Amino acid sequence: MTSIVKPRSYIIKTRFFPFFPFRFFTPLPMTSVIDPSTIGKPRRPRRHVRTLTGYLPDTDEAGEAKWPRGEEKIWRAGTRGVDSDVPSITKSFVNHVQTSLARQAYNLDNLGAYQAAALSVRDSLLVNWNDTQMNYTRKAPKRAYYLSLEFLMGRTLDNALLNLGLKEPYAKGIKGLGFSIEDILEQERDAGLGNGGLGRLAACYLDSAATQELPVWGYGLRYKYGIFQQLISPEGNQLEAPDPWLDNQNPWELPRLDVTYEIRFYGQADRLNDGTGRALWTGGQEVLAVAYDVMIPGYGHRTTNNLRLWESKPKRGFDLNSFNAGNYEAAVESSNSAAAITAVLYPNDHTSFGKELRLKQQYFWTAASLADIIRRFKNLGKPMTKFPEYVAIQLNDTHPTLAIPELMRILIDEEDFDWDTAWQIVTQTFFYTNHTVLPEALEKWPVPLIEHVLPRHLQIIYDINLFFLQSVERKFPGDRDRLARMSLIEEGTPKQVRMAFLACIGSRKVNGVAELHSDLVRTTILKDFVEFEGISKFGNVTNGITPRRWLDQCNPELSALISKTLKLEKDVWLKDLTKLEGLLPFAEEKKFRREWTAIKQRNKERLAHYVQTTLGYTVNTNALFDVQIKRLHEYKRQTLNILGVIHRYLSLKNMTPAQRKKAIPRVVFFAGKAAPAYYIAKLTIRLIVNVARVINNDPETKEYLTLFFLPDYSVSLAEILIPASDISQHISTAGTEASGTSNMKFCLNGGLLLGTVDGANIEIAEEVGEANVFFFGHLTPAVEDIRYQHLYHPVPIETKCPALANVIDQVSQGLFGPGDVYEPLLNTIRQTDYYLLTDDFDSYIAALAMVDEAYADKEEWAKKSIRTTAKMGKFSSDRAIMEYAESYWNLEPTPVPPGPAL
Ligand code: 26W
Repeated sequence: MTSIVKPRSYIIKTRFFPFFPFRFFTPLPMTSVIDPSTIGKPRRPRRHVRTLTGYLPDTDEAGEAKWPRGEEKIWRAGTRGVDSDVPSITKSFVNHVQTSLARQAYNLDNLGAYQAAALSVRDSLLVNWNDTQMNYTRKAPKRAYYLSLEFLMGRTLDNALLNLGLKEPYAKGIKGLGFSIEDILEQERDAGLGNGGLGRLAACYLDSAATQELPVWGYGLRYKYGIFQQLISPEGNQLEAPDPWLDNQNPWELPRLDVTYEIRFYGQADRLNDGTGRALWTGGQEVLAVAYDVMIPGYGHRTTNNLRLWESKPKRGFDLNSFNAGNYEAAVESSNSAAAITAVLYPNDHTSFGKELRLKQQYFWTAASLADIIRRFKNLGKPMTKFPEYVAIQLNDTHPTLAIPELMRILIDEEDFDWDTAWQIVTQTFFYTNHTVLPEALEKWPVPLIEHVLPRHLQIIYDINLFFLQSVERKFPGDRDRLARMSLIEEGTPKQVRMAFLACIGSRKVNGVAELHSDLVRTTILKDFVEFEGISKFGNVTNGITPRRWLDQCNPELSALISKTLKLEKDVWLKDLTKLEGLLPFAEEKKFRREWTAIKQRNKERLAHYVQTTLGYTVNTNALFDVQIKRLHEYKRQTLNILGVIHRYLSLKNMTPAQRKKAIPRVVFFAGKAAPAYYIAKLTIRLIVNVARVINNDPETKEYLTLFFLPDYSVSLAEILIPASDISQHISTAGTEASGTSNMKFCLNGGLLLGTVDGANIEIAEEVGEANVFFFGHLTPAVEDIRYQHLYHPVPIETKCPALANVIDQVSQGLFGPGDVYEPLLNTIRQTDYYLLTDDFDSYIAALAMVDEAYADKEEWAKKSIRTTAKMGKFSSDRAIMEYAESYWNLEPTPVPPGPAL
């Protein structure tokens, strides 16, 4: 805990503090004086709720229900959900077809069948959800809230069936009605409310929090359009189309039209001249936040948590004054501008454009979430000083950092707290996770923009900065450079607010997402803060993935083999993933290896079938499957991969047919989206597609090397690709990939890893043993020096790396279509080569050769694959979420008492 709070009287004194660096603190103009008694705060109308007469039982001291003898059954009768026997499921399904969907039994398609199944499953989820929430209300445990601008959930039906333990009876019931569960599951659209790693991590954490029976809610935005659909033009360019994921209705959300908050933007903030430090924020635009709840079932029990997503709406229909004056455009414009806030997910990760609408999204979401959290807390009847004892708020990257000044605003302006007490409450409540150290990804907002959109928050940010820099000045007197480095306000035109610094000083703990990354956070971007606040505030929680979706659901055959081999029900090892270690001795058994390899083979055939039916290409399933699937970014180095593919192609071309026959056939898969404005990343896609076009049609080599770019990467596509991979590539420049989580998914499914010594690759290698990982490339400490060399002592690429120079020449000379198209991409390598392709290329090619060599020995390869899966226990998101619960939030599991069996 920091002690940067100061008594208010100090504020006045410090305005004249002789050493105070005014350069870093530009006071805001004091505005007009307001009568404090005029502050009103009716944010949400009170609702009058009553209990259904005779419905609820009394409770004992422990909060458990005391059912009157023999009556539990009757009382619960209306809330049982669907019984788990096939006839009941069939009945419920048909019932939904005829009532909820208003369709005839003889007139049903797969989409209708999906909807009926989903509505039926939802009935069961709802009962559990209600009981879970009632249990939390009764027991009043400390709760944690996970604030994330992205939740990349993928499909829900299969996961809900698994977590409820209802997969089998539903499959049977649906089969009995003449449909197939597989076809029905395929009908569901992905909920693509995220860009990549950060959003999918949030989804895995929700699954694990519910599975660990932790009182955790997620808060996010209900975007009308999720991540764009990716199309590839005939030239190989990425095109973006909207993702209208809500068009077919969404059975998984519950609109809570009665849970609304009014959110203000713009207007003016007038400080009250009453010595309290309060201000009154008035005028501007008011927008309504409406809650939509998504049920998050835990695996194997009844706990069903909540993900609350906010939708923006105009406060009152449209502007009647303009309407009546005949100005229809103005009338609808204001309502459109309210709806625009949650219209679309911003499709960029790792770059921020400082757009006003994005800032409005961030404030809209944090303000609505905080208002909701505070209302729930107040229902406990405790004073706000106890808030941190009952509430922990996790900030998923800096996107929700405005929650810090917003809570200060509520505590000071609405709850009458003095600055110090308010700051104490705030800094005990928030926790901040950093997900990247790339400089361009660290959020900064222009001061004039914040001043315009959120005038009161800018005042508060300046006050936080003032007190903070004063405390730094006391610890490091006269160190002006340090003050400049640590100021929340970066000097420049315009000045900018550094959100990572605000998140850091406003939080109780800060963490990175893998050991190396957390070290980099401590020694680079937040170094000064570690020196100032002490190392103990800065921790690590290595990311994890949910084994339910990323093994049992996406690879059911492997899951079944594991259960059979371990002689354990899957609900045992899926909840304690370290049990996979029991597979180790079986790596030595030939019969087991054969079963293991056969499953991989069937997964490869499943992928080949997907490629055949969606793209029309035939895939050689006897080849080694090599996969790189992730957002397109220079630091992830898809370019290194495609240049490596070209190198292999050129080598094959130079071989005699006899030599070629000895080559290990390889199929390379790429998938991933580029941010729409990221020119170089889009050019990489274009190169991949055009290289594929040439080499897939080369009769001399196509038996040994083919290449596919699968369009429109999504969670569902990942579920097909990952189980089919022999090797996957995680080849970021050392020190740039915070963690990576797909690396964990591949290894859990027995795919081996080809990667750099970066992010979670390092910890994966520690677990599975370096013998089972193919590492290459320079290490993190060398990267900075090498970049310096590139700038000041450049060596021509022909000298430094002739193999790469040759590949680049071939591209440039038009082997894959007009070469000039790729010049801007190739120049990034020829010129500064910021991501070290010229330095890592040779060792990358050597690593690929080692993969070939290892794959030639099928028995050894199978052993490596089994040993890899066996040692992945650490990477369950159950472990990760428990670390947050125990070491950060101080949260206890709060199981739902056993009710009628579901
Ligand atoms: C402001 C634009 C913006 C948007 C998103 C900047 C940064 C982000 C994210 C923090 C980027 C992201 O998704 N980071 C990824 O987080 C994963 C989960 O921790 C890690 O596994 C990845 O390594 C990291 O790149």
